[in-house]
Amino acid sequence: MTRIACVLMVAVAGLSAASACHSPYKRVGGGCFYFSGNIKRNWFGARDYCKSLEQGGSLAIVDDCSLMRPLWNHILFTYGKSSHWLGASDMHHEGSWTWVDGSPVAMGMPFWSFNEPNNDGQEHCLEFWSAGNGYFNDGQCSRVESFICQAPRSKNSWSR
Ligand SMILES: [Ca+2]
Ligand SMILES: [Ca+2]
Repeated sequence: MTRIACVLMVAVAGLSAASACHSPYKRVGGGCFYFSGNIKRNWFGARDYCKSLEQGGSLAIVDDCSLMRPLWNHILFTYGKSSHWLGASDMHHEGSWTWVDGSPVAMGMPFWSFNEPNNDGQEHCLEFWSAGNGYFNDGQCSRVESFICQAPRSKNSWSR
């Protein structure tokens, strides 16, 4: 194989990988996500559910603001306005928010709803908040609601 053909094949493989997500994930906003819909859990149950998915996922890490609107719009159009758990908490150190991969959660705009997080009544788990039109809120981890999982980033895409 000539060197140029090899480069072309890599490029084509990259293109097809960018358009497909392995089941049960679907491509939204450039990532591979699973929306639980009518399956509702508290935050811990949601975290475990994501881990148990076929490809071994995690609760969604929404650390890129360009993901906020596509994910929330998908919820609005598919399930209606409803809060969804995401993969971050401050349960280990109050006020110190980290994603499930250990990276820090950006505070303020454009991610969080006005005056959130407020730890109102011991809130340690991150959600897309219906009352905040899809901006972040810290909610009580014991609340049972829908959730979003994401494929492991190294396995986000599958070429077919
Ligand atoms: Ca808290
Ligand atoms: Ca709150």
